[in-house]
Amino acid sequence: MTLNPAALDAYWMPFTANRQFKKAPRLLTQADGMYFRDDRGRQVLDGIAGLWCVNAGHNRPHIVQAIQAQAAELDFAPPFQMAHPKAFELAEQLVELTPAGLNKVFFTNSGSESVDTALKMAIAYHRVRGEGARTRLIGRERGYHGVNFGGISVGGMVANRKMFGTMLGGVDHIRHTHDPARNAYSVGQPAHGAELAEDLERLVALHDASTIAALIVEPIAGSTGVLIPPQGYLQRLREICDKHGILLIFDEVITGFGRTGNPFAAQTFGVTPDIMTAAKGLTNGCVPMGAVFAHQKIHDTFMNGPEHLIEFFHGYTYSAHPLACAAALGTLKTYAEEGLLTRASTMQAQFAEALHSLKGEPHVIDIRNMGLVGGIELASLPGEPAKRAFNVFLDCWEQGALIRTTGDTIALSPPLIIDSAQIDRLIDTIRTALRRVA
Ligand code: PXG
Ligand code: PLP
Repeated sequence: MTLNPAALDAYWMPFTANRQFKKAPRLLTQADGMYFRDDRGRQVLDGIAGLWCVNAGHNRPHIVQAIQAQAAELDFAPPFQMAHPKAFELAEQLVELTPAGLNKVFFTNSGSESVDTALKMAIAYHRVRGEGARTRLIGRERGYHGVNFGGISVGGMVANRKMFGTMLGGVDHIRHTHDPARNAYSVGQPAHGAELAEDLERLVALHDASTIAALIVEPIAGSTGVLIPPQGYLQRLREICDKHGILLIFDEVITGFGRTGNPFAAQTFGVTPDIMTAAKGLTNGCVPMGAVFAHQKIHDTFMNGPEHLIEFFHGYTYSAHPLACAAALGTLKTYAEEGLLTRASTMQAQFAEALHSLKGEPHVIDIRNMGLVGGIELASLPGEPAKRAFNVFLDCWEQGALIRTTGDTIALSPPLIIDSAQIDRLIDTIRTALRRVA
């Protein structure tokens, strides 16, 4: 398929090197199971679940049927002062999957919206309970929390911040945990770095706890290179937050819905946050949808004042959109029938072994893994950061596999249905690329 020049020209592509892409477009036209098909008719193995979202694989019947039926039955229902039954049905099913206490769900349309919703919820929560001075938000270096102003403010990805001015005020950051000198080639959680959680104590000493609303971190930082939390680190963050009355927000947009071998990474790591964001795997990527899970105590704090008044001034036109709810219900049914939310725990040993077999291949300087997420860090080309990994990406694409790169790290997050042969093929494709890319 060749796109006409006007069509190619009109679309300003997100997070894309537009000029490079438009010289040689990479077009996906169909998908099924573990594979995309491209416009040349080639099968392309999906090594990244679309974009960390198609956890059950592509074109799953329950989801397709649910969306088709919903479109014909109820196209839209206003979500403010009105509702439709599937929103409640979905909420009930979702809170069955979350850690104990996180049993209220607020719907959004993306991870970015979930993040900004969670941050607003945290600040408003402290205000309604009479601690209105707690407005400060703490994030972490190398955090990714989407692209809206709240998310980039607490985020720690330099490229996402430097172009956009001063962002939110009253934000500070703890250090990231990436420490290849001590932790390179760790299998699973690295041994060193729990003490980095003490950064939060330093920020409390600097700003005073009475000004801090929340700390937001990804349990596993995905977009900035697959950074696995050191042993004991998340537990320590939880303790410090509790000590100072700071809400702990886990951004589980990537880690939610089975990526680490449990429905949520909070369960894998045994640490329960006060608020948890999700998106992506919630609908298997089929219809945009996000969710924010709040602890009962947070929700209940808002439920005061006259009953006819709105408790939380927040929401989106498309919150709990009928098509998204239908897709999510079809997704949860698929996950349940096939045991996908725990499948990563049975596949992770094999995935880890295949991944770590790349140690010693050209340019590889670190390999990281947890559940069905893997990171392979490459030495950068001198003076040209990100280029080598991008060349590996292009080579893999030519070989018929889709991977993802961030900086000079290759990130893998295959659909949770991946089988042994497909794991081997994915890793062998990368091996071949590494051996022939300069
Ligand atoms: N939080 C986290 C932890 C994410 O990973 C978002 C928020 C934002 O979600 P939306 O739906 O607004 O994109 C994300 C999204 C990559 C990549 O290549 C990762 C994301 C998005 C795009 C690319 O790692 N994660
Ligand atoms: N901008 C304008 C002018 C609007 O009227 C609205 C919603 O009514 C929005 C932005 C927000 O749109 P959404 O609710 O889809 O996020």
